[in-house]
Amino acid sequence: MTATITLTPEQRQDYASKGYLIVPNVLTEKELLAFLKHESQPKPESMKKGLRSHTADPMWNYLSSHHNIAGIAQQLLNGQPRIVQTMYLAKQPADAAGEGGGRGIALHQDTHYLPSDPNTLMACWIALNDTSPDNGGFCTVPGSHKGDLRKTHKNTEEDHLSWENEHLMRDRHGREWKQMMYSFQIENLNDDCIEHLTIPRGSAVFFTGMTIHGSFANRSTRPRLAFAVHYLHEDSWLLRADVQETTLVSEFSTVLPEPVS
Ligand SMILES: O=C(O)CCC(=O)C(=O)O
Repeated sequence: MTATITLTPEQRQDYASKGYLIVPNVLTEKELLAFLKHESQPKPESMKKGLRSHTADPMWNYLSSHHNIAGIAQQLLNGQPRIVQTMYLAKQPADAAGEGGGRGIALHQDTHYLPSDPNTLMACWIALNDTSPDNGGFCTVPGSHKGDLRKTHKNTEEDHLSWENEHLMRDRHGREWKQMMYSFQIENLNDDCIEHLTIPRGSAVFFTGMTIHGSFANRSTRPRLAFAVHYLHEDSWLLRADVQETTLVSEFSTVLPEPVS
C-alpha cells in the first residue's frame, strides 16, 4: 500500500530532530465537512466505543486508516502502523470576556499514558478548524523527545483538565498489574520552551510518544476542533489492557463514508 503524500528527507530529518512534524493539507475540505457533519448528528450507541471508536464508527475508521494520516505514520514508524486510540477533541468557545472556554490538557508525554514495548508510540493531531494560541491550539516543546520520560505530578493548573484513573496493565507474558494514571503535568517545565503552534484546518502535527505537548484553555469565541490518532509500530506491545486490542492498518482507507443522518 502506498501513501499519497511521500515525506521528503528534510521532513524526516525535521521529525527526528524536533520530535514533531507539521504536514499541510492531509484532509480535503470534503473530508472535513463530512466528519464535522457526522459529529453533529446523534449516533447509534453501537458506534460509541470511547477511545476505540475507530473499531465501530466508519468515519473514525476512515480517518485513522486514511492514506495521508496512517500513510505518513507508516513512513515515520518504518513499518505498519497499529491504531491504538482515537479522540475527537472539541474545545468549546469562551464568552465575549474570554471566560468559560474549554480547558486544555497539561503538557505531557504520551508514553506516560500509553507505555509500549519497545516504545514506538506516536500520534497524529489533525486540526478540523483553524487553530492558534487564542483558541487553545496545539503546543509542543521542540527536542523534548530526546531525553528520558520526565518527572510528573497531577495537574495543578486551572487552565488544564484534571483527572485520575486506575488502569489494568498486561505485559507480553500475561503478567498483570494495576497502575494509577492522572492528568500528568511535567515538573519544572520552563514556559519559554513551549512552542504555541498555528495549525490551519485540514493540516496535521505528527509527533513521537516522548515529545512534550498539550494545550491551554480556549479564550476565543471560536471552538477548537481536532481529531487525534495514536499509533504503534506493528511489532510493539501496548501495556495498557483497555486499549491493548490495537487495529493493524493493512490497507489505507480511500472511500469516504456517508455521515450518519
Ligand atoms: O488537543 C489537545 O489539547 C492535546 C491533545 C493531546 O494531548 C494528544 O493528542 O495526545
